[in-house]
Amino acid sequence: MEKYHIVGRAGAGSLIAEFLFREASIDYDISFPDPAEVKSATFYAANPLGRIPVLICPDGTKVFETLAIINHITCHFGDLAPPAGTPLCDRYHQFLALLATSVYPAYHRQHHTRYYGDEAAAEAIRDRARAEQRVIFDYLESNLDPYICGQTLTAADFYLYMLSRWDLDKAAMRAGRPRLTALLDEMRARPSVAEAIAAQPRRPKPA
Ligand SMILES: N[C@@H](CCC(=O)N[C@@H](CS)C(=O)NCC(=O)O)C(=O)O
Repeated sequence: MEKYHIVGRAGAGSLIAEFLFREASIDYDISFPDPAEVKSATFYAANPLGRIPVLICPDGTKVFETLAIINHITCHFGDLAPPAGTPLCDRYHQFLALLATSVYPAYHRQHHTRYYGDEAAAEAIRDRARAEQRVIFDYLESNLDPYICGQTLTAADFYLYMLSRWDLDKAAMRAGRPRLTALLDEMRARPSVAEAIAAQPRRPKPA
């Protein structure tokens, strides 16, 4: 079988595909194109917003949007999604959606603030993003047992861990949230996660 290919960026949203492939022992290739290349017209054919990650399947099909990539990998490999039609599956998709539609965009607003307003509004935009995340982190804290789906480890836990890596104040994110802290520490120590992180190229320093 031809290998899967991930179009990614070091330490960014492509990590989730790497975690899941490694958990399922699936060999993959990954490339880290220059940011300008990702914003080119050719890349727009794969993702209209010129964003990563994009997953290129062995048959050439391109899948973008993290939720679709997670779904593709968990449908084909491993056991990181609860069986369809079960209450656990509903819970899994609910938390995946919460992470993808609220937590991920709130990090995007903090790391790519220029898309959302001019410099004068930047701090307010970041503050509101952090405030929204605080509500969700508290909600997560009261729902973890120890994983998002109770005793069942799922792809949602890997996704939460990836997102948490982008927090600009990790001490504040963890403070008063012992369950969240324990889950993030456990995820960080998993071989699939540790190996994917160790394999990330260093990002070139801005000129
Ligand atoms: N909804 C998209 C968001 C992807 C996204 O925001 N990717 C970031 C990197 S983690 C990106 O490409 N940022 C550069 C940009 O927005 O210009 C997904 O879940 O895949």
